[in-house]
Amino acid sequence: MILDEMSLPQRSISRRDCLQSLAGVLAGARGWAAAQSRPNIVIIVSDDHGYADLSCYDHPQEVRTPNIDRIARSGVRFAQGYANAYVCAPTRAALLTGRYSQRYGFYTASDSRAGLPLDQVTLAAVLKREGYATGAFGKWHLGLEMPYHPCRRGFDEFYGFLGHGAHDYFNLRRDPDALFNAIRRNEQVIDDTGYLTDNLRREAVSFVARHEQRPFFLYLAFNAVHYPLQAPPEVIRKYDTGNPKRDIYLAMLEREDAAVGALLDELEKRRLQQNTLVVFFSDNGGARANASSNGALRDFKQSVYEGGIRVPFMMSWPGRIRPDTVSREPVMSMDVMPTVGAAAGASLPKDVVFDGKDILPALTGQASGPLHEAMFWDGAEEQTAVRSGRWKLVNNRGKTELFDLDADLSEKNDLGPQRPEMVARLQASFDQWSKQNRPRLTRGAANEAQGGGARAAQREARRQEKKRKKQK
Ligand SMILES: [Ca+2]
Repeated sequence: MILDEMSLPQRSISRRDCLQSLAGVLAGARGWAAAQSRPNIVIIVSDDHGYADLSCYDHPQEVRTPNIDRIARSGVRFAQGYANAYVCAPTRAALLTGRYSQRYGFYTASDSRAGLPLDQVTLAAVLKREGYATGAFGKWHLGLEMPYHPCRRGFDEFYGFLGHGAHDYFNLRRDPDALFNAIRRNEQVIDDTGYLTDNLRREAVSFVARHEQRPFFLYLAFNAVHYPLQAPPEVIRKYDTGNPKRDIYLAMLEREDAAVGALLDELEKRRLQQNTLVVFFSDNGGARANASSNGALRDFKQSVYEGGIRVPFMMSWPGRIRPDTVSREPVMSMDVMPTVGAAAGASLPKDVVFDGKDILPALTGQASGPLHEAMFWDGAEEQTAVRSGRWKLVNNRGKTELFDLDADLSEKNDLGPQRPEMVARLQASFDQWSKQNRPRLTRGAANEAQGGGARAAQREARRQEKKRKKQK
């Protein structure tokens, strides 16, 4: 009897536990099923990568990128893909907010020192809220102080450097005078060895391996192929273009391509590729400094001509995007967030104006018109541009030119004098757009904050260094 009394409740608890655990298993399975139906997101950003420097684009014969080409082969390559800016940081800001970064005063690379304003919601924060595992690896360039750190902007983990735009590829040890530039794992400053592009490969592959059971968002922001021109000597020796700078650039590109290959292999090995949306693009056009090639496009990085802003851009999502597609739809880096948001079924904030558009309907013939009636660039250096359809108006330090991009890809023939009405229409459209924008983050009084930001980051890093030494 006593035994029964004692055992009864035990049995009933056991039944309840059973039911609860069954419910748990069912909920887990539902969660797992929902998680499995949501795509993984991989965004790969290349840095200062020339429009012609991928072998899936019209390229010089010395260029071979078999792995990055796999993304285009299994999906879509955009012939008219654009960066939001002709330099690194504002494009990255637009990418992670889905908006024209000028809306919040972010126009230039040095605006990155003030940081991506904290009232801006990032794609990482949105996906994290949706249950995604989120990781950023590589170049950040969106703020030096801790509140702007990737781990405070929606990323669970980070390996890379906060600022500025460039990093030595071999010297990965901390420099006390430039701690803003130190390699960090999450928020900790670390010393590392190796070749930085290879390390980013290691981190990206490890992230996929560790999170294969849940939907994940991997942001792989290479600093390759940005200067300094540095690559392992045995790789450089494989190239002989007659231009020693170009040989190093190609070696850097080879290593980046191999890193992308390793990441794609990892997705395939784990049978994740079918349900992974992969985006690849460059943050601005090829630079003169790294001997990159923009092919037929006029000019380089730092310019609003096509060579500064039209970039390699591709996207793959097997089953959803037809393989080997070439699209002439003009798209922009800020389109990635709304595209990813729609693909992931994520709810984007309702009180934010997103300038970016979901690209997928344009690829499946469901879009009724162009994604963008007009696209705008303003680098706050007396260089602006607006493109609408085939027409592009460039304002280059006081000189206004009108180009027909369908007929004149290389922007050689200024049609402004023949088409004053088109000049006026595009100018009015640009002026209207400018009205929504805020003044530069690092203008005037904010310049103080800019220097302060770097100093505060150094102070923070020194504090961490002291703490680390104490712990030893
Ligand atoms: Ca760049």
